[in-house]
Amino acid sequence: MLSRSSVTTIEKFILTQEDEHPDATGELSNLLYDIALAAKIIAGATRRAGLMDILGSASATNVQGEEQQKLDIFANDTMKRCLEHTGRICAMASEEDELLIPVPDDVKPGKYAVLFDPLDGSSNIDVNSAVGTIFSVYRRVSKSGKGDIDDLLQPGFRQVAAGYAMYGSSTMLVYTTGNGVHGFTLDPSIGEFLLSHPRMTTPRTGKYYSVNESNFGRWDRGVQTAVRGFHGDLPERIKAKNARYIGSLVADFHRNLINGGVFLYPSDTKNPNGKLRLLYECSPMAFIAEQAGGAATDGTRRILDIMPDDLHQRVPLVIGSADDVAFVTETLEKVAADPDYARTWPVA
Ligand code: FDP
Repeated sequence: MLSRSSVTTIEKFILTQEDEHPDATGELSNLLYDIALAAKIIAGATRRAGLMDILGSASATNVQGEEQQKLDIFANDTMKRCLEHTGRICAMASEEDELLIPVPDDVKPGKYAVLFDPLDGSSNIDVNSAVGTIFSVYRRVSKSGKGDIDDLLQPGFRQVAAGYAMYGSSTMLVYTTGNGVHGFTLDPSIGEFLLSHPRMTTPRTGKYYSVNESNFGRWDRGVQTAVRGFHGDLPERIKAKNARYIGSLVADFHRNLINGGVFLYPSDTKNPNGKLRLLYECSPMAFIAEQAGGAATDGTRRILDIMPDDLHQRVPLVIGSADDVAFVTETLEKVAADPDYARTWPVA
């Protein structure tokens, strides 16, 4: 057993977990080290970003039609370089690439498929706010050779691992392999991720709600009603919460995971399917949320049950403390059943 007082590197921790699965081949462990290495490289570049004059936009635009930052391109290349020659994966997909990323011809394809958002929250880079890398790992479903699209288009409940690296005041790596959520903090002086947050759990209800409220007028009445509940307008159903929104999913999710709270990116008239991507953002975060005792839904469906039909599919997301997520889904149901529900707000 690991004690909190002992210093545990991510390597030692992953090996300890592997020991609990006698049939494990060590391939998934090695894949997690590959990702941890990529995270260290990206963390280094993020820290030096201002100094190295690599801030600002590159002239490329990604498949979502968004402007890419130079660091996005660097992070994307780093993830690919750390994964493609290992022999552990059969295919990859990145939020920054339109199509499946095949393994090189000279590499024997492995048994895992990996999807990632190399630098989430990248509009925050120029202002020195936290950004992150999100990853999701599936066992391949195709039998042999290079992986195909079916290896990547899998529902979230089939993930064998998921996690994120957060490049904030310190660099953290948080991941799950379906046996709880564990957090590591990078000690830059020795270049090692050390176990700092074993068995992370999230409170059943939290003090924060996180949503881009400038979209209020574009939401449907169900979402508006739920958010007004967070303002304190439905005191008989839910206690008022504090608003916290960075606009960087990893950082907003991480804060709420630790302190309790709910993050929403609902659909609106501008983004009819929400803004966030099922495979690169919602599914991996949902796996972590559930493993920490929280929940994640698109408003009606459990995120992990959604069958993807496109690599870059977007879905609405409500994620975080279980009771707060349940409050949102119940409110959406009530408003759908009775459009006049809570139309008259209680007067204080
Ligand atoms: P960004 O556009 O800066 O990359 O999906 C990307 C994301 O950030 C999330 O990290 C963040 O939660 C969301 O978009 C913020 O969107 P809004 O600016 O519309 O609030």
